[in-house]
Amino acid sequence: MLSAERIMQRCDALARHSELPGGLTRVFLSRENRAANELVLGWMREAGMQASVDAIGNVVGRYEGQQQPCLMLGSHLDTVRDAGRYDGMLGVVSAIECVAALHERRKRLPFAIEVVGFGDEEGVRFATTMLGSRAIAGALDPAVLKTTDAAGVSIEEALRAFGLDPAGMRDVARKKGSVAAYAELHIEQGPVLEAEGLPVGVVTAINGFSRLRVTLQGEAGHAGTVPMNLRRDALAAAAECVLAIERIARADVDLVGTVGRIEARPGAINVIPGEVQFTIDFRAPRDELRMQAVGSARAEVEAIAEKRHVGCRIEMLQELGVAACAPWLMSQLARAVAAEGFPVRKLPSGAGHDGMALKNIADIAMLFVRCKGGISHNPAESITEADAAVGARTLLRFIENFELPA
Ligand code: HGY
Ligand code: MN
Ligand code: MN
Repeated sequence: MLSAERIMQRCDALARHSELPGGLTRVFLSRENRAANELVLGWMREAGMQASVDAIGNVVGRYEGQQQPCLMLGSHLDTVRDAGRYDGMLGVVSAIECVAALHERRKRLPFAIEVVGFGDEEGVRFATTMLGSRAIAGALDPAVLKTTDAAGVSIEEALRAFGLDPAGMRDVARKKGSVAAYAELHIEQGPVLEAEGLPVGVVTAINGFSRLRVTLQGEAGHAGTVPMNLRRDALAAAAECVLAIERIARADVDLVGTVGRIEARPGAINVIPGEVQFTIDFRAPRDELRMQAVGSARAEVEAIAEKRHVGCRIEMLQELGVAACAPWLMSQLARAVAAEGFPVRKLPSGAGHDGMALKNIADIAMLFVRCKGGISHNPAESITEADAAVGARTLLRFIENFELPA
């Protein structure tokens, strides 16, 4: 029997594995990640699955069916800094709850089910995201394993320290045809479902994203002696860039642009900042709109740097295009929502998800669950147990009625 109470308790249990005292931060291949993996492995085994951690650190549970291709479910187990406890975790725990309900009834389906707890979707520790789902999709360039974190530790070294063998990466990739579809339950992280009084929604597409890093090189100097007209202040230049990026994003209602992280060096009160590094994150439901925004941002940042006589380096960290959900899967999800007695609300996802990577090997679908005020990437992120119940019931109904395309 599905238990929404257990879903909520398990999200709470996972939230206790955090590097942040009094809050939730769990990054890829950390001690906290290992502890969360152990919890999830246990829950998967209790639900009748074979469960293990793959070579890139994903937790993978498999519930055999009468035939080979699997219906893949899941979400991510890593979090942003000072995160909410449902972004990612709700999808993993709800999928396990659905398999547990099948196992309790000793019910097997015409297809296998895999539940994956992806190790890295947020990309907080290393400046690259979706390592787990890209590896499963066979879309991870081994060179990426050289990427280092703020402490200079490479992904390869972190994998080894976690007890994993990077050489096993090639075995993580699924063969084409082995995954019939990927379906993810996730909180909406937006205000639409709440505004319309709906517990769940069917996602139409996942917006594309561009993540960039800008380094401005000015000249450090004495804050008390350098006249204003002789300064090459990297932080003042960055401040002008941030407002330019905001202006570019505001120019189109479908576009969003964020400077989420900025660091000024050397970072002393009486030193003119010599170097500044900041990030840019653009999202849009149309790739050409996002590319245009990236082009405008590059031009404006370079013009500001030139005007202020500061050096400028712009790196593209990662880009993933819009990932459309498959109509045949959306209609099966919609049927499940309707059968649960709710109107079917279709909506796009402004947030990125692992389905963007898995789309390389399978059609994708997403079921959104209402979250309070649409708040996410924030400890105030919250859902009700009643909505968790609707989400899990809808997902289970989708699973039990899942039909492979003719
Ligand atoms: O950034 C995102 O959209 C996702 O939370 N990784
Ligand atoms: Mn997130
Ligand atoms: Mn997420």
